[in-house]
Parts: sequence; structure tokens; C-alpha cells
Amino acid sequence: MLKVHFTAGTRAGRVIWLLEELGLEYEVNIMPFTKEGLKSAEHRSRHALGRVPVLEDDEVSIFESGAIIQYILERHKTGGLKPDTNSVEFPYYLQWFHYCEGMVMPPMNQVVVQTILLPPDRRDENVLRQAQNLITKSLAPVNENLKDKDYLVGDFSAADLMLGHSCFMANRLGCVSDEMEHIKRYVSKIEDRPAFQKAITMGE
Ligand SMILES: N[C@@H](CCC(=O)N[C@@H](CS)C(=O)NCC(=O)O)C(=O)O
Repeated sequence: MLKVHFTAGTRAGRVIWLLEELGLEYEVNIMPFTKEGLKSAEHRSRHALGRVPVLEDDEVSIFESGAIIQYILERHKTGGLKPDTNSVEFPYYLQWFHYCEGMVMPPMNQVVVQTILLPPDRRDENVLRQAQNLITKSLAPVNENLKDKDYLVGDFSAADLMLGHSCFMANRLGCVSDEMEHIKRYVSKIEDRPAFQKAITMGE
């Protein structure tokens, strides 16, 4: 049985979202976003930095949300939620899948640190503004790409699980301006998906 080590309001939601979209059975270990929850010796034995998500599947234990999603798609549902390797869409599927952690999430992490994680007296307005600007810049091509489509590449795919989740989080953090109308529409479309709703409310 697949087991997801999960914390509410984090990227671990991507993995639950995928499992729900595919209708696969799984167990969840819900941990609080606290030192006691994530930095315990037990959780550090799964992820040395004490982060989520982590997936266990019999003798396999892996971290990194993107790797977990690819692993599940390959080992548990071959051929689903990704374009065929020889299709025109496939390279763009890869591009947006990896653009998420590569370009959008680094400044988003910084916004979370500067608005939620650090105590008010240790926050830095300049660092926050710079991170917000970087999010706007990194989301601009995503907005442009979505101008004539519902999803990033063809039908709903695992690229949407990655980058769609980031767009949802960016919107929730107030980092998607009204001018990014295609991302706003995209986020609403994602929010309508029952599997997403299950993932995003888990553990709350
Ligand atoms: N690139 C990693 C990032 C993992 C990560 O940083 N997860 C956050 C939650 S979204 C976390 O566990 N943070 C706990 C901490 O920073 O102590 C992934 O995609 O899985």
C-alpha cells in the first residue's frame, strides 16, 4: 500500500491530488507543520531535511514531489496523465512540469518565509518585494501559455498537478494580480476538480 507522509497546506497536497485523480488506494500519515512533527528523528530518517512529501511503497521510500508524481505515474498507472513520449505535447509537458520547482517555487518559498514562517521582527520588506517581483515574472509566461487553453498542455496532466498547485498557492498568497486573468481562470478550473478539493482540505 502506498503511504504518503503529508502536512496540510504544503506541496504534499500534489501527491494526494494525483492519487485521488487516479483513484488509487493509499494511507496518509498527517504531520503538523511544527518542529516536533517534521523534524522528529523518525521523519528525518525518511527525509534528512525533515520535509514533505515523502512516499513509501513497500521497500521504496522517496522524497521530492515531482519525483514522487513521476514514480506513481510510471509504476502504478502507466500511460495516464501525461502525453505520449512521441507526441508534440511531451516536451512542453516536461517543461511546465519542471518549471514549477525550478522557477516558481524558489521565490514562493521566500514569500512564505517572509510572511508566515519568520516572526515579524525578523522579516525583511526588501526580500519580500524582490520575491514577489520574481513570482510575477516567473508566472507571466504561464499566464501567456494559458491564454487559449484550459490546461497547460493538452488535456489535464501531471504538469497541472505540479504547476497548477503552485498557481493556486501563489493566488492564495495574493501573488497573482487581476491582470493575470488566464491564471485566475486556470486556478478556478483546478479548484472545481473533486480530487483537488479532497487534497486541499485534507488534514485541515
Ligand atoms: N522540492 C521539494 C520541496 C519540499 C519542501 O520544501 N516541502 C516543504 C513544504 S511545502 C516542507 O516540508 N517544509 C518544512 C520545512 O521547511 O521545515 C518538493 O517538491 O518536494
